[in-house]
Amino acid sequence: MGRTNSCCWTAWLAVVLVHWCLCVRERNGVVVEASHVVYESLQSVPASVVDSKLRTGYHFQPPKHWINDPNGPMYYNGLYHLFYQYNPSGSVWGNIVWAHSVSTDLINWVALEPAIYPSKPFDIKGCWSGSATILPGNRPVILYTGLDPRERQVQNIAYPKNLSDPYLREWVKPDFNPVIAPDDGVNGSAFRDPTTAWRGPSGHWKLVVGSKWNKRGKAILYRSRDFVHWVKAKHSLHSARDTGMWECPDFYPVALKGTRGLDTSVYGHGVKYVLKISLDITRYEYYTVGKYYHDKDKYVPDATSADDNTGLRYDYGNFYASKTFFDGKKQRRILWGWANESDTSDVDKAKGWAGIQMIPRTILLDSSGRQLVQWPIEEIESLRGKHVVVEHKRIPSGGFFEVTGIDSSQVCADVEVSFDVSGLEKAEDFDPSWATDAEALCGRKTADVKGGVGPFGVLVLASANMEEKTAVFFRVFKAYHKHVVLMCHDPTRSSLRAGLYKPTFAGFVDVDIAKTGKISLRTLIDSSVVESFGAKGKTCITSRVYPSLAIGEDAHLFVFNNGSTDVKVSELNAWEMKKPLMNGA
Ligand code: DQQ
Repeated sequence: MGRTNSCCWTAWLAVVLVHWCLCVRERNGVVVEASHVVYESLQSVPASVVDSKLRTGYHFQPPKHWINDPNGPMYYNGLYHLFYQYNPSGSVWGNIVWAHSVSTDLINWVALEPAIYPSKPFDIKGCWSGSATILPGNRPVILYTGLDPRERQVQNIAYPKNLSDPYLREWVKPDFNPVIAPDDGVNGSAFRDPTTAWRGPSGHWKLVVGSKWNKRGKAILYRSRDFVHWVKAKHSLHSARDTGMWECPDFYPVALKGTRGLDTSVYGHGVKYVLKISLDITRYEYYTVGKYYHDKDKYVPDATSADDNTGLRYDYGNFYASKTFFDGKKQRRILWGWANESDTSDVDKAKGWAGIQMIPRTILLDSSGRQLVQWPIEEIESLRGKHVVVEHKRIPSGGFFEVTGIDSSQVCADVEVSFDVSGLEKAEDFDPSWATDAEALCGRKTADVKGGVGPFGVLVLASANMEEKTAVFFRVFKAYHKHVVLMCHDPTRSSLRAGLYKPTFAGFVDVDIAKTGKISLRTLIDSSVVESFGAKGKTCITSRVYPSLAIGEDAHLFVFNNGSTDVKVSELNAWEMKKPLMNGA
């Protein structure tokens, strides 16, 4: 599983397919680790290879340059604030500042000046990821990772300069920073991304910082009475061997019942906890659901949550460095994640932009209590325009049909399909050794490989004759005592252009298909983005694709069935998506 990290220093020599890797360099006698490639030199690519129509229409994206991790997000006095890692002078990672945009609805955005940028000894070499916390008295505060002159990673605090400015444009970094520095037992080049702080029954503020010690990934816990003086706890909140650096940890409560999200400091009966980490080694995000013992500050994942890189993921595709926040306006917890490009950095440079933020997702604990479910925030539906419906359409084995009628192409669309599934006796046998590697299974059994029940699903961003297509599909298997449902993204034929990174992505879907006889799929299509939600958000997958033919009006949408049993589309709804306001986002 996962992808191979290549050495940063030689990456530019070849066509760079993986933009991310752990760089270990020596500078000023200090070994420095950075989690993004630093490009020393770039090949030139004619701008003509990049069609401007591949730029996204309704995903969050500034007009130009590189972006990565969402930072801070918060709701404060009627406005949503999104900060994000941004290179103001190029479309590769570097010179990182905290860019800042505000919105009333999480859809339309107005860009402000960067909120935090290197200016003080405690962040002069970089302002990396962090989080916002709203303190009592409705006072927002940011904690972020700064790189000091020796490139040591330290944690700093920043306050709004003027609380009566509704946009919170300026942020002040007191000279007493850093508030948390790596001490003897902490690896100062692997110590970053402080979480939103929470307050337990003891009244102490607590937060974790991502780290590692040798190969053991760690969420190092700190406590504070006043939010300024932080003391390291004797034990980490949690750690796991052989998982490597834990980037962008996130720790929050979820309600066992109901549809309300919880504020980060909520505790008590009916509450479980989620610990998410972004694993630098695999560049995927994993989470566990578990119990948090406030008195001992110990987090223990449930037995149903694998505590390693075979575990549950928010998204089984291109989705990283995510962060949740509690939205007090609508009493929900919202997840933001970043998707990198899957093109070469030379092309990113030619097109002048790289990276997008995914559509924010509402996040809840599934009724099984074993996993989370995610769903695009309801506000996204305000972008829905022209609508087509298909009902009760049978797709025979090997058949397909085109969804027509949403003109101005299918490049910006929201598609929801519900499939009726029968003939389960024809499902392919499931080899138990496949259970820990959905991605490899999908790589072997792509959309073109005929199955028993499935593959069935949609072909998006497809050219008229399907020389180009990205398949989003399910395949049902028969295991010893149950059926296993695989959800897959197959972009291997998404573009005729050479040199693209086109990995298949996949996850299993925890549904009892024999009982329900149905499975649903929602896919948000946005020029070079395919973001899918299986079974109402139990399994999510994101891909970046760069068609060369299926662009603009030449992009088509099909529904297909490559299994040996018929499948019925009980209902399909597809909407054209309008473009929101991204005023310099
Ligand atoms: N990106 C930031 C780091 C974080 C990484 C630097 C994750 O703080 O660990 O841009 O993508």
